[in-house]
Amino acid sequence: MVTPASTVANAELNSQVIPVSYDRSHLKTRMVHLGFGAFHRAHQALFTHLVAERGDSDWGQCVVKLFSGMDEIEALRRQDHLYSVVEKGADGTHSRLIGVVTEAMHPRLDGIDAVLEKLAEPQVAIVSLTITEKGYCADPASGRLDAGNAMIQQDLASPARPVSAIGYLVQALKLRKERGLAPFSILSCDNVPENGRVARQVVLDFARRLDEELAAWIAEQVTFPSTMVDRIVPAATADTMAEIADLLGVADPCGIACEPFRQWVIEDHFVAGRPQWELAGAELVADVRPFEEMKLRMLNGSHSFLAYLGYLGGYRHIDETMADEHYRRAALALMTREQAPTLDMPAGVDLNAYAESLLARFANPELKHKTWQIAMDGSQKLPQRFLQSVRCHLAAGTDFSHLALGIAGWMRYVHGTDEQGQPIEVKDPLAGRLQAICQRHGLNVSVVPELLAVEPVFGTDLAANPRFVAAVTAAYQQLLTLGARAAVAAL
Ligand code: NAI
Ligand code: CS2
Repeated sequence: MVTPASTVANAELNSQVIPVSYDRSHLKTRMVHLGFGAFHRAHQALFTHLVAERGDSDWGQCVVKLFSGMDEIEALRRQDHLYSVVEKGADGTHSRLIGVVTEAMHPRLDGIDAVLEKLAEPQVAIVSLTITEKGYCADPASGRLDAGNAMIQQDLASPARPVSAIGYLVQALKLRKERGLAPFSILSCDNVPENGRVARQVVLDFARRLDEELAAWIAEQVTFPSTMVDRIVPAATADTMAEIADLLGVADPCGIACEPFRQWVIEDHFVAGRPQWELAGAELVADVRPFEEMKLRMLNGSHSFLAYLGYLGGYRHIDETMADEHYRRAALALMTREQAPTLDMPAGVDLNAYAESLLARFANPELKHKTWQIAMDGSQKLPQRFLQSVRCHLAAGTDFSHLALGIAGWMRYVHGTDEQGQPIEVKDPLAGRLQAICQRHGLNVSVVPELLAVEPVFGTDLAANPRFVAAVTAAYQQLLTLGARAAVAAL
């Protein structure tokens, strides 16, 4: 007789693990989530779970992965769609099981049609996304659909067999329209500025190329609330998985560890209802933009600064980078002197206190957040993390030396070798183009104008601004002459 393997669903878990406290049989798949990565598990799924714990919520979720990760979808099915979230902070470690996932799918396991049919089920009211910045297939500088993107071209040629998330959304909406079903809301939870607006733009740009009538229906019927999402959830490593198994008493291949902090600010604009996320601490607002800009510039901007310059300086994790007093001071100065002044926040928001809280979160020694992970996909991140602020400083004539060093750090990083001459694995949708430029110049300041001419990142205005070009060139030269640690100290 074959005995079923022990999983979080059938094993006796250690007593400190918080179990699911509600009747899961009442849940209906009212949400589909595309991009079941680390973040969704510890953020939107957890908020929805906490709502279910508070009362009579029937909001269950079907989670979908479109690319890699078939093994995780299979594992989730084997454990009755239960998985664990472990919060690690100064007041200890807390583990809980999450119960709101009702189904899990992957096009390579279930077929493309089955995923589309799931999205077209009448009770599906929200499709949420954590598909990374590059998943929107947008030009990062303009936020419009990048029609040259290979996946978009493939999906425009065969829309009924999509590969991109945008292709799936539009085809599913087409099925709903044809069947006379109500639309769903599309809820972007990615670190993209005005993520709802960008999602709407790329969906409409894509739909218009196929069917004007469908595009008009989407424009009229579908809502795309923008959100500010925040919780540091590093990619799980073998050490994380071993620690989770230890804490639970059984292995959980879908488990994830994260910081205790979590924040979610959501534009309250849904066409077919939503879970009462406010019961779990979410803030529902009319305009999320100031909060998004605050988070992207202060948190993500300093994260990227620490990631590029920390990696080049030989630091592999953010907490180690923060332990270097010069980096810590530079991150604080970046936030308070160069990012905060570009923000226009509602009354009562204390940006100095916010900056201090971010430093404490970055220093969390339990997280082991890799500088390499944050450095990934820089071409998609620079515009919202550094460049919008630079534009404000150029207009105001104010100093932006930390931002300039951050941008130079990215340029030095995408060169693909570190300060010891060791190769860096540069992951970026534009890696080929960036590295071809870097190879032509070698480690020479002459690379700067050519990198600044990469329009999807810098647009056309910045490369034409002598003050900006001079600042980035000087910062890049500083990195070549002094190295990252000394360049940061010299700030
Ligand atoms: P992850 O790598 O664990 O998961 C990413 C998911 O996106 C995977 O399911 C992957 O298949 C999918 N994906 C990747 N490229 C795609 C594409 N071109 N089209 C469609 N799907 C694609 O990453 P994680 O940690 O879940 O983060 C995902 C996103 O969530 C981030 O890029 C960011 O925008 C947002 N986020 C992450 C936070 C974190 O601390 N991990 C915190 C706040 C936001
Ligand atoms: C990080 C973010 O990977 C990155 O680029 O800056 O994922 C960061 O951890 C989150 O936005 C925190 O909410």
